[in-house]
Amino acid sequence: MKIVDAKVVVTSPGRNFVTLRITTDEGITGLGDATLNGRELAVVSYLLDHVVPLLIGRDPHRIEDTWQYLYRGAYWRRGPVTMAAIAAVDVALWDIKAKAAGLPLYQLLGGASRDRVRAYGHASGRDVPELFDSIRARQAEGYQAIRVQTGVPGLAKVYGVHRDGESAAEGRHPRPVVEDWDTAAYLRHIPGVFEAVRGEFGPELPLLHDAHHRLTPVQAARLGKALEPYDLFWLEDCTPAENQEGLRLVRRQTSTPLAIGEVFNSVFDYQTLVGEQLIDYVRSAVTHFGGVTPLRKLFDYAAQYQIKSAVHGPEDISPVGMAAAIHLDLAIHNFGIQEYSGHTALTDEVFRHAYTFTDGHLHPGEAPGIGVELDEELAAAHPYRPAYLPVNRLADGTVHDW
Ligand code: CS2
Ligand code: MG
Repeated sequence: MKIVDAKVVVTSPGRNFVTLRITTDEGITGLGDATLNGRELAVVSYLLDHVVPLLIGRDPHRIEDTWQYLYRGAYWRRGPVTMAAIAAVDVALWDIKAKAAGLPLYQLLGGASRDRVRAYGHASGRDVPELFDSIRARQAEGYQAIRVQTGVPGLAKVYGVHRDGESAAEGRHPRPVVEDWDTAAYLRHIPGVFEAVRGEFGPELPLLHDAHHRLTPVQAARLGKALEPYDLFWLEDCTPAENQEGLRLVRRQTSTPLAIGEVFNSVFDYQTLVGEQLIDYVRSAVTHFGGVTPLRKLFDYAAQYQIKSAVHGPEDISPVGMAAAIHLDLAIHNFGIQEYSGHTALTDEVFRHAYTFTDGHLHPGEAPGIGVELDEELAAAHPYRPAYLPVNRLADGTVHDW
């Protein structure tokens, strides 16, 4: 079998998605997600100008060799743009291989290790009453684990808080909108929010919270300790983790479980975090970590340290990237949980998928490959629109992590 064509489809059914379609001489095609929220066109160029010309004529079955060829052959290694491009090729090749075998991808990854994949959803509110309504709405949709984000008194717009039912606004503004931030106000406010949530919803509901890279290690330690009475499933991205050693301080101070890694794209980003068991969940997405091939290796490495998977799955991971993740989730032993925000109805029309969400759990389905079909005609009807993620500024105007 030979690769005879590869094309990049950019579509915006509510938000931008970048998809690679690889076609073989036997007529089998494969899809890969290359969406990098706010920097989509950089990946499009990387694929079209530097990767696609190298794919034509290659044997699509040689997935590991192709991955190493693209990773080492670039010379300039790692980074979100490079790894999103390589991820799209990797997933498309796995899609082709599984289709050629007539099997759903998870069967090529060792088969099912569980019957279904537990998901968590997003609840948010500008205040506690609005938050409660949002939690109830997620429970009504079947979610059995829920991420909790709220507004902060004195701050106009805070990450992760938007009206229920609206798609996440992040990554859809034509210019970066400025959000404001006050760490002291946030640290004063959050413990009371979780006390109220536990009081209303009881001690058993798995609750997650995303600090979204905004705290220093000592602030993260303080928040982790303050949240211990509320028994969180995890505290996510408590501090920017490029400085992996910073998590040593946090880990020494709190038993609140820690999740990190959605912005990581290489196993080297995790070496200290995993090797010293400084975290409990690794968060990288198939789309941003170079594909199924390296992400499976990361999960196997993490398993040696009793660390579990928690693949990143907001709306800006396309149904192609989501499908690949759910196949991996079903197969690996050290599965933790899968983030799942769902997509708009239009997105689900553009990307018809075999995966299902029922009673708070996902299943990839039994369709050969990853189980996603891309309607290119409908995709073309919704062209790319320039979009940026927000930027955070402190009261004095200093840029802060968003
Ligand atoms: C968030 C993401 O889902 C999460 O955990 O951190 O929604 C993140 O804000 C977006 O993926 C950024 O594009
Ligand atoms: Mg996050």
